[in-house]
Amino acid sequence: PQAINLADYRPPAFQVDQVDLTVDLADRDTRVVARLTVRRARAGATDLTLDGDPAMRLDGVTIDGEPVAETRLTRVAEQLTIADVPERFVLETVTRIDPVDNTRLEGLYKSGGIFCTQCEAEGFRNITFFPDRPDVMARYRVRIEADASAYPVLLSNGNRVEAGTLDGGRHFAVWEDPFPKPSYLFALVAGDLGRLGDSFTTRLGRPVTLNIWAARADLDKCGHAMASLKRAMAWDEQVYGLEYDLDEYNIVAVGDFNMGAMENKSLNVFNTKYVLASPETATDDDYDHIEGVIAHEYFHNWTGNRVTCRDWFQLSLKEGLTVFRDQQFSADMGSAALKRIDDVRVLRSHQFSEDAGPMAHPVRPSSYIEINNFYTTTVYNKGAEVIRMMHTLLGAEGFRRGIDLYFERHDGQAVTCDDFAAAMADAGGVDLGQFKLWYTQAGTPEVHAEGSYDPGAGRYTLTLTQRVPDTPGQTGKAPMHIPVKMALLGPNGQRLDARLAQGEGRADAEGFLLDLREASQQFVFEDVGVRPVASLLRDFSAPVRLTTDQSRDDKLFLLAHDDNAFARWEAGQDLAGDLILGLVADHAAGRALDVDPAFVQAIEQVIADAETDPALVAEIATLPSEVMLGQRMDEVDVDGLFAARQTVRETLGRALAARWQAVYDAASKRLAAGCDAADARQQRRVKNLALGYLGAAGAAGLRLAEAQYDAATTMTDRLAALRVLANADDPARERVLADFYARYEDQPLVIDKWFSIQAVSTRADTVERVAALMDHPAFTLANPNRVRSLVSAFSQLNQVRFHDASGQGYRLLADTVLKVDKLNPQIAARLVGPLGRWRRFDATRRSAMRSELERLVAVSDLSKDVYEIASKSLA
Ligand code: HT7
Ligand code: ZN
Repeated sequence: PQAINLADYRPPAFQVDQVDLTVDLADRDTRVVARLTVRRARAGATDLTLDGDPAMRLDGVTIDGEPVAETRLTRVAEQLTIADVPERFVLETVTRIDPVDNTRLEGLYKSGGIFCTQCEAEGFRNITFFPDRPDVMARYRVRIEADASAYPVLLSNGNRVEAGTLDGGRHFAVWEDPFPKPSYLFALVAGDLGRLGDSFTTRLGRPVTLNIWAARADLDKCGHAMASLKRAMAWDEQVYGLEYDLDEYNIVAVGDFNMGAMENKSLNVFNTKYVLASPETATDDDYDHIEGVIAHEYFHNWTGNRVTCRDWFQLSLKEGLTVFRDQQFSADMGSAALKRIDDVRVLRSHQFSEDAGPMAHPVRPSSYIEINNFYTTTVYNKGAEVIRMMHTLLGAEGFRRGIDLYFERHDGQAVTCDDFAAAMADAGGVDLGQFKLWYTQAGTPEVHAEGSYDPGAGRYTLTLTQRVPDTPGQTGKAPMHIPVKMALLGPNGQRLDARLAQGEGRADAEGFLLDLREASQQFVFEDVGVRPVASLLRDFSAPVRLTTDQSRDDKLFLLAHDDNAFARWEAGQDLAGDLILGLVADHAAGRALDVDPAFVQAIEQVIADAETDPALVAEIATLPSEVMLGQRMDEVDVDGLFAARQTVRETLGRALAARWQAVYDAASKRLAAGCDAADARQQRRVKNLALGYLGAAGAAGLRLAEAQYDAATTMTDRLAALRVLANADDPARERVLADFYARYEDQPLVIDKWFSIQAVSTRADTVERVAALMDHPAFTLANPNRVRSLVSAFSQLNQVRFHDASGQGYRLLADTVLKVDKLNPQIAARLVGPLGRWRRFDATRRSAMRSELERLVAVSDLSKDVYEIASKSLA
């Protein structure tokens, strides 16, 4: 397969101003008539090349009403070229497609009796022939025809301008979207759907009809999504002055979907997972994710749709920015500190390992074989960190000026990340020249901090050094511009009013913002009366790996006293990591695993605050995952890490059993007395943390979990109890698993949880169990959610069992990749990642993982999606 390179970008030779589509829907034979109003955009261009899936049947081509002679048409692979076209013309093509056979879920397909589309990134070419690239922006008029009783609801982008009945029990609707858009934002839905309706009036008084369309039986679970949408609409007006621009906003929930959701103009299509929720079927975390994804897709209306990407290398232009906006929104809706902790956890566990592996790529990649493989955590989450750093550098007001200028300059255009950075630099009056390396240099920068205090001079000197590691195809990188938020803390945790006497940076309300730009830089603080403890990289002001010369006591101090909640959590994670890695070394040396009593004591102090700040306490007392801890090792010691982390969990569980029980009882009491929704979820969070520790401590905890399972009134509580029992060797385990299945058999999203919980079980028989579950009647490789719930959960979250030394986990994963590849290459490629980490493991595992990758690339009809990831993983 051929690579596409950013350096080869050329503006389109032809533009399309108007698209008139007639889609005559039928299961196996949908007919699409496309009339395109085309104009030459590049002088001298004579041949028009359109993208089109080879499986599409082409039934006719006319230009200005005249059939085009076969001799002028060349159809090769994914393209159709029409020779000698005029300067301006109307092109009409007739194509026929089979939506039922479309298991790739790209283009037009059927999900649970509903016709729906997914066009990002390159799905429109599966529906009709078109210059399928985001810098071709056209107005669309879409006529849908379908059987009236099977598909009473017919939707597309924009406003419905006509509807009526046809012969033979069919009907039609015509939709017009006044905003020019790239083809990836086209959408069409037809089905027998229920509707939850509502309305929103924008601040300029535009009434907007809001609809969520779902299976009728699920309508009672759409309320949270609707409320989230209204909050997002109001927030975008308040914070960014951005208002909705059409009279209607539709969301459709479907069960078969490759990703989370899609921001098609005024017709978002969603995975049911990010719409449906009731307390009995969705956890508190599910509620948060729904709010975040609903907001994310809504925010795309401006950052992505009104201003879109020039080409797919610029994907982070819309995704990084929109993730940052949804993170800001969620922070404002709940607790900013908790949201930051959550986002950093995601970044570290997924993006940092991507950045350290064979698929490492810059936020703006420069080459790809299959663009679907670049919807990555680097483009999304590191991209959001890049935007966040601009926000930090410019301040909230400067950033807002930058956003205003961006829209003033580029509304209605398809632009680049450079255009965005230029608007920010101009509005903020800052030089972002060096900063823009964040877009082009891959790899997580490593920053090291050393502090020294001169009591006689009252001077504290902080030395920061940085190094950007080599990544595939990139070596010898330049130092980055890294914003470091920090403060100097006195003995009671108070912030010291020091003066930054040397080094670039500024004081702000919470301490200092330092600009680290060199490979090594000194920052000198004067007027420091006592030996300070430095609180560094507060709020995780840059996506870097930070190491320091701070002692265990400094970290214990920060855990106890830092006034930045994120930094407190970070100190706790750091201490837990140091402790567990020390125990891994003991394990390897055959020494006894003794847990440092100072750590147990520190956690005891933390949980003493459980009543005042339950959710933060729960975050701090959650140990870093094995995946995260493995990143700190030169070679991941799979079994040693599991043993060490388990030992710490069990020790904390046993040593603090009475404390955990008290936390559990207090939270239960508060919940029973009735508290508001926000408080209730915090109480459940801390209660279930305590339950986890009690479960790790022994049989009494397991009985408590069993009782909680049986009495639960929320999915959060039931699932937390089930998780404890699913990991245990306990007679109740099989009973509750069977009970859970029987209770929720008709709720696919809950059955996904049932699969996941077994996939992440730390029990020794998990590999066999996962293999057996793949034969369960409720399991199917055709549904992406189901595949993710079992196979991705197992391979990405269950380090100890997936990396079983037998290699069984690796084989299971590769077998699954090959089977899924026949149905849905995009999903198959997303499964390969864990095998690509082979360099991080011991010789036995390394070679077993490599063999599976070699087995994949040797398959002759492998998709280019899987080929790209597997071959790059071996390189
Ligand atoms: N912009 C969307 C990205 C996307 C996608 C969504 C659903 C199915 C396939 C997809 N390919 C790419 C989702 C988003 O970031 O909002
Ligand atoms: Zn997005």
